[in-house]
Amino acid sequence: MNKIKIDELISETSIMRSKDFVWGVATSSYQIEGAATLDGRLASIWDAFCEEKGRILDGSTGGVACDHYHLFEEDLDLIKSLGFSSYRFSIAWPRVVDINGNPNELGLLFYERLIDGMLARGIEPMLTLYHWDLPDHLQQIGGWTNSDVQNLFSDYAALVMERYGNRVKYWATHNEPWCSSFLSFDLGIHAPGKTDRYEAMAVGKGLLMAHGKAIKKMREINPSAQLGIVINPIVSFPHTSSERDQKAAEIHQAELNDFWFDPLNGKKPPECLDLPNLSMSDLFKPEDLDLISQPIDFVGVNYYTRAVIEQADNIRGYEQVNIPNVERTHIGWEVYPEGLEQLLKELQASWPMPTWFITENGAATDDVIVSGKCEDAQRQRYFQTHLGAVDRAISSGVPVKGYYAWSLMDNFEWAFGYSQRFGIVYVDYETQERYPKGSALAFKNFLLHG
Ligand code: GCO
Repeated sequence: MNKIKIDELISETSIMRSKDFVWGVATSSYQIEGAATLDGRLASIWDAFCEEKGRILDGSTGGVACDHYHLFEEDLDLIKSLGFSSYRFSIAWPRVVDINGNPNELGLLFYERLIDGMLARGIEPMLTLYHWDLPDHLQQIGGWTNSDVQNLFSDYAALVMERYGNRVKYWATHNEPWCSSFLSFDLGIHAPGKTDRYEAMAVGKGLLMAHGKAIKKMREINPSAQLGIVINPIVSFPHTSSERDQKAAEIHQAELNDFWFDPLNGKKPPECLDLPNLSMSDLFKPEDLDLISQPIDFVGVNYYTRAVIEQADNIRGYEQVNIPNVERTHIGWEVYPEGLEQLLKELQASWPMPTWFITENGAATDDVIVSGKCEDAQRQRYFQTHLGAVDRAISSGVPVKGYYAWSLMDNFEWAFGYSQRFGIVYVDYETQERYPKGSALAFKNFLLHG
């Protein structure tokens, strides 16, 4: 019997308790699918990155991961049995398009079965086009900064919209473009592991251009689809009240928030992001902003933690500080639910949207299985307090229409390999056995017996 009531901090009259509120779980292709070389899948930048020594903490790859490619029917049964009404997943671009840019039927068939499997179970699909698995050969020709690659992305978007548009209502172009630009090209932590802030900014702009191109095409093909993008914005707090730290926090927050939301709203990002010889008005020309700011229907917000920032003498002008004496999860991130409430209010005030989704929220904890059970008390508390924060944001007027827990199951956590478990379902990677953790059962209690 589950002790922690996950919905305890959601008010009795909240729309989060109405049947219209969407409750889902989220995953991404490279993190769970495996079958990396099967049925014509091409290599992605992550396949290549994992081969480089020292890039992944435990030396692992997503080559097998949760073998969801073969086990997807069971995984959909699991989602259904836990009471969730939606599943946020991503398509692997290198699975559905061949090296010449033609459709790869076997790959397309996989997602067709997956989508049909959701619909048969009454689960609403939310589809992400790009969760970081760029076909490697497209990185070789310059990646996102090459306008040919941006155009190929919009061709890929059109292909899948034509194929699944009659069955999938919610479409997001990118997942966390900050990660596929700054984290990948400035901080060097994600594929392809470069360290050039100028390139990171050019990639960020390229991702936004590709987003605009894809939205335009998808809208033409299917005017009734709900189209959006998923961002990982943040609230950045200055470490001290000094002017230097305040300025540094402003830069950090602008990089995570304004760099994306401003262009999406037709505006260039603020000057605090300018670099020597590169101003935001050089980077974003008026015609670029016109393309990027295609009307969209929703924005997904991924939230895990806040940031505490101090001034630093590096090209960024800031550094993140790990403050002592706060609760942290296994991955080291501070537990700070108030940040989610504050963030949602700030986003709606600065860049209003008719619909927000929480497309990811969750925690890595140090999970163990004892007699087939996993008591993940810290994760359950994490969900409880963050759901309370979402509820408070909604009651203050932010139109949040759904919440997706990250993640359905433990999976390949990028540069951390398999060392971090974010699932509400435990995965034994040896046997591919799945075990719902306490948090999954707490969701189930609420969603099915509420
Ligand atoms: C992200 C990604 C997920 C991660 C999760 C935990 O937000 O970074 O969308 O793929 O696994 O966030 O780090």
